[in-house]
This record gives sequence, C-alpha cells and structure tokens, in this order.
Amino acid sequence: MKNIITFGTFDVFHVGHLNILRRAKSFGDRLIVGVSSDALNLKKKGRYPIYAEQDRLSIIQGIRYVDSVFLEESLELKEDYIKRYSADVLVMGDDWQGKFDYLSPLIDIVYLERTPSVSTTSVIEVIKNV
Ligand code: C2G
Repeated sequence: MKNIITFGTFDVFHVGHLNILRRAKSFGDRLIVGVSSDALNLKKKGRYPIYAEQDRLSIIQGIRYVDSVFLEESLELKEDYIKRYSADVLVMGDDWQGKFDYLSPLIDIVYLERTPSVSTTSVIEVIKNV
C-alpha cells in the first residue's frame, strides 16, 4: 500500500486543482490531502480564502481521487504530517519546485507541472470584473 500526500488551499476549486489530485493519486494507492487552514492562509497570503476551511475540506473529501483529508495548520509541520499519515510520496505543483527538497531523506518528492491558464486569482479577477 503506497500512500501519497499533497497540500494546498484549494480555494475556489477549479480544474487545475482536479488535475493535480488525479495525477497525484496515480502515483500510489491512497491519496491524503492537507488542506491549508484559514489562519495559515492569512499568514501566507495576507487574506482569508473565499471559501472557509470546513467547506474546502468537504469539497476535497468529495473528490473521487481523495481518500482522506486533514487541516494543514502550519507550513513547518510537513515532517509530522508525513509521519502521522505514513506517506511514501509527496506530490506538489511545480510552483513549489525545490521548496520541499529538504524532506527528501524522509519521503520521495514529485513536482508536477501546473495546469496552464487557470488559477484562483484569475477566477477572482474575472468575477470581480463582470
Ligand atoms: N495547481 C496546479 N495548477 C494550477 C493551480 C494550482 O497544478 N493551475 C496546484 C498547485 O501547484 C498546488 C495545488 O494545486 O500543488 C493547490 O494549489 P493552491 O491551493 O494554490 O495551494 P497553495 O496555496 O500553494 O498551498 O503547504 C503547501 C501549501 O499549503 C500549498
């Protein structure tokens, strides 16, 4: 049984999010997703996500490729989460290229190409300008 772990905010869920979850799952048997908390987002991006953390958790849990979800409370706890969920492979989009290489003694790391031309920020901009 190979466990895959990935992390993200997944705010205003879009096809780029779906693609990375589908591709992450293809690396193993179980996909575990750490969904960034609202407080972590405020710290990381200076604003709260559009969708509250409970809703983002429900959406991600409802995706067929996802086996379990948890709340990611801090960027510095990756090692703990990896051990807690017995993860074998960490998958992240390549906007994080190299950023988690320090974890490589603990886990295999795969960076996947982001889906082009879609992002939460661009969706928010389009809606703002309607
Ligand atoms: N993603 C993608 N293609 C896009 C947009 C996003 O492949 N067009 C991927 C990102 O690379 C990431 C995942 O979808 O792997 C979630 O993206 P975000 O919600 O933007 O995640 P982020 O806020 O970067 O949080 O501990 C790490 C952080 O929690 C990651």
